Amino acid sequence: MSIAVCPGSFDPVTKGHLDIITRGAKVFDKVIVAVLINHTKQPLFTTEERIDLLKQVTNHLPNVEVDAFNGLLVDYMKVNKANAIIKGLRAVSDFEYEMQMASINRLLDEEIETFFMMTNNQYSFLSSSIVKEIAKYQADVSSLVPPIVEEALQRKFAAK
Ligand code: COD
Repeated sequence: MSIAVCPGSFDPVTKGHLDIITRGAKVFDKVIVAVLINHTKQPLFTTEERIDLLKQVTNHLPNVEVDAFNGLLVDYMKVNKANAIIKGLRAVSDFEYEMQMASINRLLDEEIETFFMMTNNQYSFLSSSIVKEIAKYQADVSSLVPPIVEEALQRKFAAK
């Protein structure tokens, strides 16, 4: 059974993420979407909120699971018997960072392969940071995130 992990911050999940997860789920038997619990960053959504949104937007994909992890990705993968990492590439600027990460992960565990998927053209400019920036000013993000994420953003910024 081929098990891949799609790691990220997902703060919040965007249509760009969802596109990568959906395409990855067609290639691997099982895809675990793993949310990094990062205590150094100050995320907009809590880990539980990010997991909940991811679960809702991937509900229709039977071979996708959502989880959270702490520490090194390779350690999490070992515990979950996964040997592939799925990453999305948007631009050359992503490539440099992702190449470094793939090399480090390979050094830490040579059995692990990183698979890169080119972004869907319509999402090449899309990131969680951009979505938050737009949503903060109550502008329309409906083309960038699934409807339940849009609602969650509206609630979050209304409460601030
Ligand atoms: N189109 C295509 N792909 C996209 C898009 C888009 N529009 N937006 C995002 N993506 C891809 C990203 O390229 C990335 O692959 C993934 O989706 C997640 O993106 P983010 O922004 O939510 O998450 P990141 O980049 O902050 O996640 C970083 C990790 C959590 C993957 C990384 O920090 C990590 O693995 N940390 C664990 C510690 C570790 O093991 N480090 C390595 C050794 S030092």
